[in-house]
Amino acid sequence: MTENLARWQQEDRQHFLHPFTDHRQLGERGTRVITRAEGVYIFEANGQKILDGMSGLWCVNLGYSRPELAEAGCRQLRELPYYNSFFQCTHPPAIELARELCELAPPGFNRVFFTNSGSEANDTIIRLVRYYWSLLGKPDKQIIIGRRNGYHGSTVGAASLCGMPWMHAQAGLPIPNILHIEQPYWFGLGGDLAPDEFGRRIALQLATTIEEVGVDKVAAFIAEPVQGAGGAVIPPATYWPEIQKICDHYGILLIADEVICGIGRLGHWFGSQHYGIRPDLMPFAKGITSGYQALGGVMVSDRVGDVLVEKGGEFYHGFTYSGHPVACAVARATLKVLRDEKLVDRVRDSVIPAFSSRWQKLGEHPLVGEARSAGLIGGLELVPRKDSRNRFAKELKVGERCRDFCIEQGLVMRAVGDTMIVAPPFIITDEQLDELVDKAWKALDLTQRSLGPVRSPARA
Ligand code: PXG
Repeated sequence: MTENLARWQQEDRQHFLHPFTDHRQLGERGTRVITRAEGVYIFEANGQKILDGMSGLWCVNLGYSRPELAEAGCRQLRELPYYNSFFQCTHPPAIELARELCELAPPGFNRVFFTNSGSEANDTIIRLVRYYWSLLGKPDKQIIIGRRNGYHGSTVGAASLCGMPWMHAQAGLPIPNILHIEQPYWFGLGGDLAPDEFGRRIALQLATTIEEVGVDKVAAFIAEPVQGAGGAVIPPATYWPEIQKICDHYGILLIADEVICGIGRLGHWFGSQHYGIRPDLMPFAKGITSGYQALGGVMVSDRVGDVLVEKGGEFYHGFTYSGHPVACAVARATLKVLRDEKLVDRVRDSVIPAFSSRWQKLGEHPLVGEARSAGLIGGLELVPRKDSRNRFAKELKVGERCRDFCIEQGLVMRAVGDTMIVAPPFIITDEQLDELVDKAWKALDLTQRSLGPVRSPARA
């Protein structure tokens, strides 16, 4: 392995364009080559063992070495490696997976549309909601409202739903009829308001926006139950009930993006259940195959599905690999492990409490202004002074420093600006959780030391 490392790094630099990567910086710093993984650990070509606090990219929920998943994929590759579900065709893995997902979903979800990713699921959402309203004789209901700093994927439609202006700026996005309201990020935006009051006020922006543009133009609101890529933004308790009330009042569709929160991460099959949300559509991906295969989709409620089937003709949408048999077989094996080992219950009843009590302790570190968690998602806000919510100067790149120190310690923890985030695999043990927070604490110490005695000019 090590003998190949330099060559791999050089060829990587020459030929491989990475997602969401500054290639000049990548060239200067070189890449870490991951060659194998086991349980909750990944291994670099140079032999370094790293605790994967991010479950890959929020997806390897069952850990890296599940033979059941590998075998299900192999079996399906031998039996029927591919067939499509266009033109009156279908196959057992997709049929069975669709049924199983509907059995696990909240009542009223009886249909699934398969894609290969979360981005495609969200592009499907845009097509689906606009088609739904036009079938109901309301073709002007086109506007989908998302949130600033929300993440929904990287295809043109999904990136438009994202509330990340730097993504939009590179490609002339968003596409027409996508609007964004503020995110329920109390630590960053709450000012003097108590979290509950802040949550209510931010939610009310949805009503204000609907009133401003006219309800006859608004199709849907889309949001992640907990904002993942935006920095583990956990809404105050008042937020979702208010949002649900507003969607009900105006009759617009509510879309809960379950790509991260779904399939157990919040201790329920779907993250919406954790917050008591009643969505009409739920995009999912990632954890459905524990990341072992590329699969996504949209859970479609009867409200939408009945109109589509009973009033609609052909829905001109789909992908060559929609419901790929191998991906579906691996997803079924994933759900089987989750069911057989009662893992969603176990996550809720023991892994989440074990994680959150340890995570809260990191809040005692002098560099940490807030340690928050929901389910198996944790966030830390790095601040110059614990008694205020002021931030470090951007140029100090405090989050990036901390992330690099984490890697040095043998831990993957992501930095979103100066917010550190983790989303550990469901199978993480108490000892491994201890290891995670010990390494995080050491990395925080090193970060603090690297900033020197006078931490920084704070920015408000
Ligand atoms: N919705 C949500 C909520 C997501 O988190 C997508 C949709 C898009 O899924 P695909 O499968 O098309 O990537 C995501 C993806 C990060 C990070 O750095 C997060 C995602 C992807 C890549 C990086 O946190 N989330």
